[in-house]
Amino acid sequence: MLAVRRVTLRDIRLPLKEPFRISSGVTTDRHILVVELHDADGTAAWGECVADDAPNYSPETIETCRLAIRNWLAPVVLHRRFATAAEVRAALEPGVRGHRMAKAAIEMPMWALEAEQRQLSLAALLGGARAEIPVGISLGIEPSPAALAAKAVAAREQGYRRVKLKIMPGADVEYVAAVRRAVGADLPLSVDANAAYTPADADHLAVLDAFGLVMIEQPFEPDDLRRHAELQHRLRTPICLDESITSPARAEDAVALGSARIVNIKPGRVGGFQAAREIHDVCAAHGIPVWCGGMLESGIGRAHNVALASLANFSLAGDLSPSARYWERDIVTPEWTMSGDGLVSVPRSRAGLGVTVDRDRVDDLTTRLEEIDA
Ligand code: OSB
Ligand code: MG
Repeated sequence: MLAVRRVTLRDIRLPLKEPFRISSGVTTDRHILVVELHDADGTAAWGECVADDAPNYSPETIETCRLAIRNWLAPVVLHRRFATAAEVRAALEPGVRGHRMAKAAIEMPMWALEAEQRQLSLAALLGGARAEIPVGISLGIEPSPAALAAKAVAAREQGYRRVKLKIMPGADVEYVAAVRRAVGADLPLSVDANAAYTPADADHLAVLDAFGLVMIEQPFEPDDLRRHAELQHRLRTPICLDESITSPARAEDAVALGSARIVNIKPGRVGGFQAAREIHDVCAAHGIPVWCGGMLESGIGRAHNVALASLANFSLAGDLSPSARYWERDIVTPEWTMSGDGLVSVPRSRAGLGVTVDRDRVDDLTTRLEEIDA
């Protein structure tokens, strides 16, 4: 029985080792809304919200998530008992449209709580069987093609199974060409535009077919499913959708329209684990492979994502880089690591997240604290 008595919201600031630039903005310090649920019997469970300060990836921000959690979502879990975490998604829907990142930030730690209570790993509770997951790296936009190529070569040497390059108009073909030349023909490469192009760029994007990319992620605006389908019909390279896939129904629409041959699932983007599992199943039923994306999560979010990526249809490398790629020191122990051949181990032998949150470190990093009680 899941009976939450208190929700603690903490804003933390975690400086990135290096700034991370995508087409729509740059992150230097990651601001993270960390969520802690406290059960009636004293069990605590952790989650994190994937929203950032600005609405440049999705309409949601840390502030809109805090508002939604405080006013509408925390009250739902505080005033109800749930037999299983799988019921939480439906309970958060009535009266609250959208706000999927906020919903996920409440729904996902409910699964962690159930896993703790039942002494199961989060992966086992979600239905994942995989013991290891291939890891890809997402490289931000660099000042020059040569600088990006050097990063890509270093990533290959560290063992990453796939290298993704952020692109935007003015930083695309030349950059991809330089990287492909530097890493050789065999390394799986992909690009992610974060919606920086329009259908008028279709001819230009078609040039990317020459580089043998695994996928082109989210070239157009999230709502433009039909335009993605038109582009997909022109391209040999599979299109992968990230921002566009906000729900299981949206995933079905994208598949039916032919807008994507690959789907990026981020549970924190789609409203939580239940929605993520349903998207996974929709894609599996249509032969569409999925992979787990990242949002520069701390070790808490990484634990959630690694658990989800243990499900069967997560057959492509996930953006599940180890802690040391982002932080001088993570907020969990042990930190997340990657083997020399590019695998992250699913911590199946420990209950819950499989890592311990370093509460003292979280407290040190906290800039704002809010307790919400029943
Ligand atoms: O589109 O996948 C994205 C980071 C911030 C916002 C959007 C995206 C990303 C990444 C980072 O690609 C992947 C990671 O967490 O390492
Ligand atoms: Mg993306």
